[in-house]
Amino acid sequence: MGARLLALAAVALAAVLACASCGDAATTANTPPMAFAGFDLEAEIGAAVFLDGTASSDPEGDGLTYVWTLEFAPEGSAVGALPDDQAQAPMPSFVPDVEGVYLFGLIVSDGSYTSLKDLVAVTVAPAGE
Ligand SMILES: [Ca+2]
Repeated sequence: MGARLLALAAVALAAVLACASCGDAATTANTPPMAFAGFDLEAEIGAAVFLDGTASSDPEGDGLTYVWTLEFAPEGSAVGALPDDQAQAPMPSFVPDVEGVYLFGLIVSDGSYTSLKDLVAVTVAPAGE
């Protein structure tokens, strides 16, 4: 029993030592995160639409910050740029005011690197259809 515990302790110590050298390599090799603006959505005029960027990821597991941009809105829409608190939220929302396709872009940052922009399309129909 004692020998078995000692063996387990030795394995655990070896794992800690191996991880210590791994950690050094990881901190010197930061890589950019990847934005995922979520799957395309369908919605109705006048109902809040929630975008979801939480599936964005970073190879090192770094914490992410978000920047959403309105890339395109249908003609006649008064929907403009998202307010700051929404534009920097992981899951912002907006309320479409005319039918058509709204296109949003998402860029995420790990503090050192920014991702490429990912796009999500929201196709909006009149309420009740
Ligand atoms: Ca990173």
